[in-house]
Amino acid sequence: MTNNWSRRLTASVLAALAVALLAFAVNMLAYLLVDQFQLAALGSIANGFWQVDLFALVFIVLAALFGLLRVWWLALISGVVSAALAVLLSGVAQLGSQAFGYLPTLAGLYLFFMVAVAVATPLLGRRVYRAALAWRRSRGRIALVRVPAATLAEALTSRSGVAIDATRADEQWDAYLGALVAAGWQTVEVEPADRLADGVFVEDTAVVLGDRLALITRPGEPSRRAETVSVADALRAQGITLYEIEEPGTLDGGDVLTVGDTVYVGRSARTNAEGIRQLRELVGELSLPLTVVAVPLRSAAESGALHLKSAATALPDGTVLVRAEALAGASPFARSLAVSEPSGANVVALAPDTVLVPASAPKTAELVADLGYKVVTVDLAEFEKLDGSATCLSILLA
Ligand code: CIR
Repeated sequence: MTNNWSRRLTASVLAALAVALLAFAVNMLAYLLVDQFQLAALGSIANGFWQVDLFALVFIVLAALFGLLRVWWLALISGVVSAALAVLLSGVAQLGSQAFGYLPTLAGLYLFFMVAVAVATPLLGRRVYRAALAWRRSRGRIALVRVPAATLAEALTSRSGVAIDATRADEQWDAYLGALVAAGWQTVEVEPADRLADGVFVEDTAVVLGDRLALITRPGEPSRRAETVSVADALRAQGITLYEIEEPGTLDGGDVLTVGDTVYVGRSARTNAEGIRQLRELVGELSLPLTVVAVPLRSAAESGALHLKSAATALPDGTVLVRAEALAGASPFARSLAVSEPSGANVVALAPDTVLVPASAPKTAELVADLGYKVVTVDLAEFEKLDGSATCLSILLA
């Protein structure tokens, strides 16, 4: 069983256990109330309910494994169906085919239990499932990430008619986190938010400017501005001091590439002159040992590059992999290597000797491996359909 599947199975079992235990407790309490606290009857009531609870647990595990706990209304339907099937199955186990004649009686008998399962599956099971999926035992440098929203298919994209496979997106995100963890990063989750379709692309919401210092951006796309609130909370919780880009400035984290002590900022459709000015001013005011270099970009429609980092990112030694066709002027990078694949210029330096390259850029992977780096490839196809890339799924706190 792959690591992803074992983690998904564990998350599914934990979510179902939480729902089953809660439903059992609610059921016992309800019967105690009805029986006016006849504690002596507790054992026989429990005896009558463990079986139906066990059936419900199995159905919820199956629903979770099929990804149905990701979306609240699918989780609600799963809860209702699991409870009803569990009652039916337990009735059949006890009464055989006669159980069908007693359906209304069974429904009345198990009413508290069914309501508890139906309500707890979206409210509790779904949370436990997500928390268990996100839980990792790694320790080390911190990578902020946010689980893909249930509304990911509604995220912005320049491509027409793309169909997003939510389950594949989850698996790809999980594999991405696996690569971070294997390279010694500790992943910390920003609060999940299903209403933020683009929320998984956390990179755009903050720029790390040094140890314990970050800039909260003002994304160029208004629909993405709400994302910064929870990212700021997560950064604050890490003890990081925050500054903010203010209106009318706009800046997307995907446009900011730091190589050594140079901060390259793409002047793109998302990052405006005022955003770059504010970043430069902040660096000056705080006397940070950094130089801000503005980089004019060609339009995304012409070059296919949404941000500077869609067209240029650095290897651990500072060499920038670049798609020159996205730059409006001459290359500003001291040391660079041209790559031809559309997603090849966006790599993540995971460690001094390790580079994450998207699976969609096999030639770049070969090039990077040929330079003596260990290459980790991750399939990010679902995110690439939404103009996302490898760097955009995390904020790395060095
Ligand atoms: C957007 O259009 O804003 C998102 N769908 C993709 C953002 C990708 N961000 C990044 O590469 N830094």
